[in-house]
Amino acid sequence: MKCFQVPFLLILLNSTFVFTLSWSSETSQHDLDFAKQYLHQFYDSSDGLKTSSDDNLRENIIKMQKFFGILVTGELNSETLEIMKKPRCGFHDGLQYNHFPGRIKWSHKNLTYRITNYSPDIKPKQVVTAIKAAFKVWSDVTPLKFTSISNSEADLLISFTPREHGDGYPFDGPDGILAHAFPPGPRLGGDIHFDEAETWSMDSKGYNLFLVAAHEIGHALGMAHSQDVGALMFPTYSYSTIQEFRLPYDDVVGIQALYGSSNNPDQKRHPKTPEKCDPTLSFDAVSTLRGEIMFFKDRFVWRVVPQMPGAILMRITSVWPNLPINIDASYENFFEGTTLFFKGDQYWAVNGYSILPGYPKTIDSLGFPPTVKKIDAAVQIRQVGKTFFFVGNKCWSYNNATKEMDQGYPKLIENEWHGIGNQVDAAFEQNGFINFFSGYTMFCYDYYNQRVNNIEYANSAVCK
Ligand code: TQI
Ligand code: ZN
Ligand code: ZN
Repeated sequence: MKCFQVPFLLILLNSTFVFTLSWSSETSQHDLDFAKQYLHQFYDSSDGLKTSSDDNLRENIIKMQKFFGILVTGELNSETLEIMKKPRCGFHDGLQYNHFPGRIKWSHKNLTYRITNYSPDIKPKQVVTAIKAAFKVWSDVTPLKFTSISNSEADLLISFTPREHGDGYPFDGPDGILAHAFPPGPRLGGDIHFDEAETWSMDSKGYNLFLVAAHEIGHALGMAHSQDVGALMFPTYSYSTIQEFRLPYDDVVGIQALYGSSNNPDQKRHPKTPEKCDPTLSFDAVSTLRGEIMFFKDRFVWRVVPQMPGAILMRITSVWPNLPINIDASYENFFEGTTLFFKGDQYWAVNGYSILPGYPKTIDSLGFPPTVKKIDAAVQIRQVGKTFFFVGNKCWSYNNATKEMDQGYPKLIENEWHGIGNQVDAAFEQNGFINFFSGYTMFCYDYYNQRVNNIEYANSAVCK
């Protein structure tokens, strides 16, 4: 039995629906087929289950028309088809950035900005610092120069504004719309308005001014939203520690497509969002969580609902704001109804999506000696009341009843778990099978018969 299989019937169901698209009479069958493929690939809901209803398809056309800022009709008209046929800058080799229609941009490289007022939440000096750092994110990777001026008309006016502030886009009080920016152009063009009703901060409380400003400046330079979950221009807010902020690769390529690259390129690494079908994909950690399976990689997590095809990529901080990224190991503790996350010598316990009080704890509280500085993988076999930990080429067995490490451990992995090698990145259990991940290989191990049942690429767990 393969460890991990979507029931065949569901796969059959999944592909046997009839498309009926609402389209204008001059749309050829060829265009129609093209549009179907396009909408299916980029706009069908990521859970993979698609109804064949006309509304769902009309809904996808509306989603696509809104995303590109064109007239929203729900009809497959010529303007919509034309956009579909444009080379999607972001859909080859994983790039997903977008510009505003017409690729509007500034015609000069030396741009001026003026902060016209301040937020009551943070000191003016801090506002200046945050905004300056946000501009640097973009000037580091382009020939653009940003100069703060205080005496005359600047290209970009930056202000903290009340609900009604006369540009036809009123704010909405706390949360909701946090800020908005106008694409490049004269007068309002390039201006950035922050909703003064928000609580602005220099850290993780409220909304981080630097992060939101960096996103808004992207818009003010001509960047629209990206569909890359890891991009700064992806339209959801999730706090990440500012000191380590790196402009994601998708955003770098997008802004350089408008303005070219910097004359003195910065040596910073620009993180790429992992791709689920990359054959060399490996995982940091994997865990079940209340029936779902969570595959952790860098600052991301793929969520897989076993009975449904598809894997949903999210930023870890959008699910657990206070969890670290690049975690080492994770497992679901069925005896406590929690899921544990390990990084270095610390571990956190979550109950669903909230971190339990009293965490992080240190791993010595589980019985590890001080020589163990980090855990590579962990998995619990609830039927036998044991949790197995993997550290380097050794494994440990923890008794969940006595809450102690079993005697005689650690033992060599290759002696205890035949056929999976001697190093484990991640592991999770399902129906008596343990899926062990080591590099880009997944070993499906039959726990009760103590043998490897089959071997697959690690990416087969999420590439579907
Ligand atoms: N403000 C929206 C934004 O800046 C305004 C907006 C909506 C928009 N749709 C747009 C701008 C399309 C350009 C193109 O995205 S917001 C984020 C997020 C917002 C959202 O308040 O929703 C940030 C402001 F989602 F990226 F976190 C800042 Cl960082
Ligand atoms: Zn405004
Ligand atoms: Zn935005």
